[in-house]
Amino acid sequence: MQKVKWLGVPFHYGQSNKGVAAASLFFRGIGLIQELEKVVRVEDLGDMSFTLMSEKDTSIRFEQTVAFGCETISSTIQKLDLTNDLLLVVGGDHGLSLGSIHGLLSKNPETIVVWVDAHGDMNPPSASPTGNFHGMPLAFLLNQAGQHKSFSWVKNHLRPEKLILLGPRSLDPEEQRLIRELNITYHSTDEIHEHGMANLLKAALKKIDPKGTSPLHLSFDVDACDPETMPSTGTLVSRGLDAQDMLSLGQELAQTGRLRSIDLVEFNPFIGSADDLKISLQGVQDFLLKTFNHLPR
Ligand SMILES: [Mn+2]
Repeated sequence: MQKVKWLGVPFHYGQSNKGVAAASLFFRGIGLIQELEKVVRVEDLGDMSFTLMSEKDTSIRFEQTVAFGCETISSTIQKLDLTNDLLLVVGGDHGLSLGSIHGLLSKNPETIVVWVDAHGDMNPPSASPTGNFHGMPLAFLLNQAGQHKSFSWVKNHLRPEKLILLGPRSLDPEEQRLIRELNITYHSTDEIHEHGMANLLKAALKKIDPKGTSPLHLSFDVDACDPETMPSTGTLVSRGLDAQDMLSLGQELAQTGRLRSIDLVEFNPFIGSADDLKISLQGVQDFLLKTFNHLPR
């Protein structure tokens, strides 16, 4: 049986809803790990902790805190032995993915990142409409964020041809420009519904990595999903991916035999009614079970 390492990353300084930090504890509390253990072995590495640093006013809200937090996430992941195990990073907001992906790139610079999201998360700080870091991690990973002393530790950059964006439907002008100029592989929700998740993903992976040798990382922002199927998140955008899209994605990635790691981010158990929470939780559980069930034995 495959083994999954569960790393709780209650990092919330990339946006203003503190509830995202409760996701890992909440999932444990309702017995998600026991549920997953029906199909994989799970090793719970516990939750990391983050401290608020003293901050000055800059173009990034909580700049020192997010920079130090992400550096800590990166170094924590670099120290993990992931030779045989799949890493599940349970966030937290999407800002943490600068840390997780930076750590994974140091292990293998060929890693392909499948970024599933309603947004681009690619705003350079100077172009960010909010200053919230969870809209910027890809700008830093792609080395498009400009110079920021607090982020001078970011050395492992993601090559644009190693990135696949799935599901974006709310892109800022600077993000649209970067996607175009860097020639990033990108499929909107409408395209996914027209051609099918599995077909598009297969084709994208084949184009990027024809020999099929690079490890795959999934960075899954639950706001990629339609608000009907995933209401418990902070930045809802209508016309999103449905439950079936996500199941196909998980199955397809797992079946490659190269899925090595997942970020699960922006789940907020404090958003929505009790029913909303139940629906969202079911969506997460079904997705993880489907994915883990299709990992090679
Ligand atoms: Mn995101």
